[in-house]
Amino acid sequence: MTTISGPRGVALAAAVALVALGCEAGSGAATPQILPGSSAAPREVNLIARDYAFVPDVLDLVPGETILLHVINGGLVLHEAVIGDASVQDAWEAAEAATVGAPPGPTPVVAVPPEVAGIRVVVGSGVRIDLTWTVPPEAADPSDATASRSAWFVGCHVPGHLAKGMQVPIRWVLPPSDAPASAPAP
Ligand SMILES: [Cu+2]
Repeated sequence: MTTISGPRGVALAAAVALVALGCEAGSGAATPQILPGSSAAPREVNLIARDYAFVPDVLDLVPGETILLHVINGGLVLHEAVIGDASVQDAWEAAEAATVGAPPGPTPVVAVPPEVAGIRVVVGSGVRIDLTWTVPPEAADPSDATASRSAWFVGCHVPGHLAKGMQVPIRWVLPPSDAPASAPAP
């Protein structure tokens, strides 16, 4: 290995130090402020499923906003995105576990009771599915003792996928006071 010396070496070292400082400054950047979506102008949200993870690793949502969710499967196998609290996630995990050992062919149809159905998007490899969805305003209501404020997450319940890491938390972003989220649909 060649040792860099002389004025040129010093300049190079300084440049490297500047680049390192630049990275340092960028790493702590705050999450950009979210402008909540409305039914007239849904906020576009990308959720990418891979083998076996979701991107981004936390999903920011504003209670009561309307989003246009793009679920993109960049992996090689079938995935799904189930959005809801623990009761929703448990229901789908149990329902889909029952399909283990099913004969080859189309994925068996599975269902759960409507009150724990949450939002579910099943998406094949290389496919993108769009869904317009109004986030329940009460999902993050701290005054509601039954609200599972921090327990909402996105999960894939194709058997084995959750355990491989296909779950990301939902982070509730409270709307700025000057831009309230749209009222829920009646
Ligand atoms: Cu999956």
